[in-house]
Amino acid sequence: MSDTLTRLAMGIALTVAAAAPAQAGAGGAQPKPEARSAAPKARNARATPPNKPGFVPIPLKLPKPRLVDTPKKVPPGTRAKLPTGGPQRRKPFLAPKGARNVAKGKPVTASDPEPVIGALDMVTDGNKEATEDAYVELGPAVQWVQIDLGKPLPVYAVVVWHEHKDRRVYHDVVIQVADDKDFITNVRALFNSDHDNSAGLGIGKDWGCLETEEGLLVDAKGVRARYVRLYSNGSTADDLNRYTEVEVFGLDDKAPTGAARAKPSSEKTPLPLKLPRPRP
Ligand SMILES: [Ca+2]
Repeated sequence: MSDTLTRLAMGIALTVAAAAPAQAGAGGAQPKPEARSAAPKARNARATPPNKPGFVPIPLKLPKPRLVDTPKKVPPGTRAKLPTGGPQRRKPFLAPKGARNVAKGKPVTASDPEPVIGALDMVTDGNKEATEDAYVELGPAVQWVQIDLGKPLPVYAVVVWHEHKDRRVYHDVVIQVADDKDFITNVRALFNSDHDNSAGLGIGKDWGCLETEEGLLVDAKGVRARYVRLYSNGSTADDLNRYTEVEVFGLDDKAPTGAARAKPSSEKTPLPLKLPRPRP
């Protein structure tokens, strides 16, 4: 292979490895590490959401990068994706028009009701910058934060920023949705990077991510749910669990979309029907 071809091939491989957002469902659409070079086309295909009519990029705004370098490798022993980084920005994620962050300002509960640092409402307060005062810190080992969307809504993407001021990978990231706050009814897994079941929630085959301003974006595929729960089990930096922000892109029924515009039957107005005068 000539030098040019070699460089081209390496460029493609790096782009594919770095560009694919976490859009595989829990349960295993992501290839094993050793299969990465064998299936670049499949990875790339999954990275691009279907271009359905009415689907537009979600209004996702990234925080400022804390570190300007583009990381080229993940911490040893972790199975995680590199951020897209630099000029190779993550492709826009598409969802039905009107999808927005329906988690903003919504109530947050957690496995650790008394955070070590910060307060739980910081998970949905809109501040996702990598500053010292922007994250809530939960205790060591497996912990979760949970957002109540207020009512069941169709959800298209979940984006989480743990702590992203340094280069760390969070362990055992599991994202689930459910119909009830105790996660008993209709629990569905959207993402699971726990490949050895150390969190006890089942084996997942998704890849974690190196924390940066891009956050971890998970495709929720329009699942309808009221509660979103995010687990983690410490990071490569320490065994604590820090959350800066979680955004959930969904369709609120109030949003002016085609599907949501139809009035319920109770709000229907009578037809302007005028009867003729009865004959004597
Ligand atoms: Ca926040």
